[in-house]
Amino acid sequence: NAEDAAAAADAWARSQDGELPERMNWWKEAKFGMFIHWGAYSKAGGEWKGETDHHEWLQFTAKIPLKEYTEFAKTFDPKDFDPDQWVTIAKNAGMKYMIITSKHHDGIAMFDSKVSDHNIMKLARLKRDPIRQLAQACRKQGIRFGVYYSLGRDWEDPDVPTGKGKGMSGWRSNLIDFPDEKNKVFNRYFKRKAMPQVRELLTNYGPIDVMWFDTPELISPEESKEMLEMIRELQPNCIVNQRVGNDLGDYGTPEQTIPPEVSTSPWETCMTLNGHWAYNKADEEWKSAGSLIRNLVDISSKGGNYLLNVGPTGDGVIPKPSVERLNEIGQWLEINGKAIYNCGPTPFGDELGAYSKTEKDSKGRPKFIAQKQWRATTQPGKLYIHVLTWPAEKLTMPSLEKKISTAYLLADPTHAPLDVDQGASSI
Ligand code: FUL
Repeated sequence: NAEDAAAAADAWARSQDGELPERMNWWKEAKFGMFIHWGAYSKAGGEWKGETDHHEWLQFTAKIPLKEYTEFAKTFDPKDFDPDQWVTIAKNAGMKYMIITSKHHDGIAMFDSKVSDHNIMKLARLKRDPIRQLAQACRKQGIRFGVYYSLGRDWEDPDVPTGKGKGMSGWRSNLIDFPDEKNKVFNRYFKRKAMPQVRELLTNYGPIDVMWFDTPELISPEESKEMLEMIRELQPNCIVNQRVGNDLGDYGTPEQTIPPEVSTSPWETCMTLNGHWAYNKADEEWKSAGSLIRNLVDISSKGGNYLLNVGPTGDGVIPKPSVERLNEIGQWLEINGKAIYNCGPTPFGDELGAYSKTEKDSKGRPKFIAQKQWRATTQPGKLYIHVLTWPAEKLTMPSLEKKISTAYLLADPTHAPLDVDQGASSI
């Protein structure tokens, strides 16, 4: 039977993992999470003075002076924000965790921060704290909750260089151009705003399952360490991504790409559903549900997690095309989730091909076209073969040494076992 092959693949995958800290257990099983980019910028929907390609970087890309951007942020009015519904959308998609922007590069905290008045509750006079409400809804519905925090970019704070050089000095008079001074000045912000705000998040919002930092370019090794130590002290079970800087943190975060091979340490690909992280009303380039499912398969088979992003509107609505795609993924996972959640990766999958319906080989037989078209995940005793392109008649794959006891479709496990022809090394 396939047991030996699966056990070997499983042992192989585990040996690649090394010893993972216990706090990573749920995360390794979860595979699929929701990323949410939401802030004052969402209200613009990417549009500013006739230009339509802005996003969460709006303040920067449209070169909006701080004062004007702050005034704009005051108009943020998420009247349709329904945290329970957001969590339901994630759950229906088969997602097991959620990461939301608690402060993006514009420096506006999306929570009731006592550390800085540059927070959305104060600016927009909100009666409810979006981060608190979402954290509560996640806990109620059994989804893990984490927050994104822009560590090294903050376009409100006078002590953080913009990171974009002299060209922006008209826009930000406090730009610091001297590298020697940079770290000293940055440390003032780090101590005054970043550390205390992360402390607020970890103290006032219940368990934060993931701290998802961004932009570590300016953080010194001492600062990264200090941040990590504080997190470990306040919430030892909180997982921290590697954008805390200086090769620290629990997992890597490839952005908009899927690594070519199985990776030896934990990682998570974050990706947009269209071409933007934050809501952009002009962007209709939605990825198809099929391609998103293939990505999930590809990522799981290489040992990673998939953090798929939605950009709600300023009103607080997750765009319909996003919900439709997420629902389709959820329906697929209903049937095939066994081959994703809690599965180990395998190095298999490169040599499957299919017999062409139209092309012939030199002997006039249907031509066998080798393609990288399948992936495999594993659980003890099982190999899950994910066929990304269905062949005309049969799949041919490298032989397994031991006899396969049964092969079947997850969609129909009890009936119609598939014909297996191991002699000819084919299923
Ligand atoms: C990047 C940011 O600059 C983007 O705005 C986005 O948040 C992405 C996930 O990370 O570093």
